[in-house]
Amino acid sequence: MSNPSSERLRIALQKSGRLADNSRELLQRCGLRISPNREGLVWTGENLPIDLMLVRDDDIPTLVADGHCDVGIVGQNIAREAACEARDAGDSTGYEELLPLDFGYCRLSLAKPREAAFSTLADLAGKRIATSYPASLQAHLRDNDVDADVVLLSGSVELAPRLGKADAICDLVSTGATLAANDLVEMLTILESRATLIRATRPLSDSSEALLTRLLKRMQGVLRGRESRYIMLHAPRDRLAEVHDLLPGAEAPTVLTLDGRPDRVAVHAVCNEQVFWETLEALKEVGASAILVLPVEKMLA
Ligand code: PRT
Ligand code: ZN
Repeated sequence: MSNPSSERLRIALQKSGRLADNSRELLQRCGLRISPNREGLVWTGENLPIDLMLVRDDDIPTLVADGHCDVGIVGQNIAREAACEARDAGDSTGYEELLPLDFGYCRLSLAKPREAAFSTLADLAGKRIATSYPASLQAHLRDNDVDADVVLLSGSVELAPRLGKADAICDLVSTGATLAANDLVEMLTILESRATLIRATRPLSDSSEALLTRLLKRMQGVLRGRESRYIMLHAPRDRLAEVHDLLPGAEAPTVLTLDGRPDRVAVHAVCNEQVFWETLEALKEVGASAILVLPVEKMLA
């Protein structure tokens, strides 16, 4: 169902689960005030023409592709699985990935029982592999000319080898604790995944397109801000070059004179990378003092 006349941008988000809080928080950081409707599936943006649809993550690609929503936040694992399915069926996906986000990190990996004799992808030929990601797995097997039997399971994939349903599994891993608890070891990763913003490939109404462009810029600003730090310090004027070299990812620091201290200057810089304690210690070594590291809330290039 398409709704080209809709003046409100409809964004599909996971209702509850691993992506839910981060997705909502990201939109709030982009300036969206939400009026929560705890029981309802549609939450209303108060200060922007945006409606949030709170759904299961698996439904998000379809909701965006079929026109019920315009935009969504979903794991790349889900977005890519749906894309592989569409490709296998000879269809287009109906959505595209716009911006990888900084949460929901995990990987889709093949794993085998610790005691299993096989270890490489080629060894899986003729074996049964349990997964909830059949299209992604099939695509990977096909790309590598391995002919294995894909066993579709909707949950508890890690139990399949012990239950005799499969010889190996292909599942999401983040810390690896679930694999270890089930005596499984990771063989190889077929997809590195994180949350991503997706949008419908069909054109939206002019106002929704304009709002999506604004939202995208704001999201990029939030992400850049989150990985940046503002650093301020005092340094000996004659060691400025060394100080500059130590500042991670800083382009052109601002250098200010200090009243009554011709030998020292104040340096202010935005660092586009993490600032570790080791960096601060190295800065002290070259004579820096009064070092302050501040978070950056928003950044607009
Ligand atoms: O109800 P709904 O369908 O919306 O949620 P869900 O239960 O299907 O999904 P949810 O909330 O568990 O995950 C949502 C998304 O989070 C996934 O699609 C991934 O993009 C991302 N994500 C990040 C993960 C993990 N990390 C993760 N560790 N999704 C699942 N897991 C599971 C994995 O399946 C395995 O069972 O956690 C276990 C492994 O974790 P470790 O830490 O033991 O390795
Ligand atoms: Zn799900």
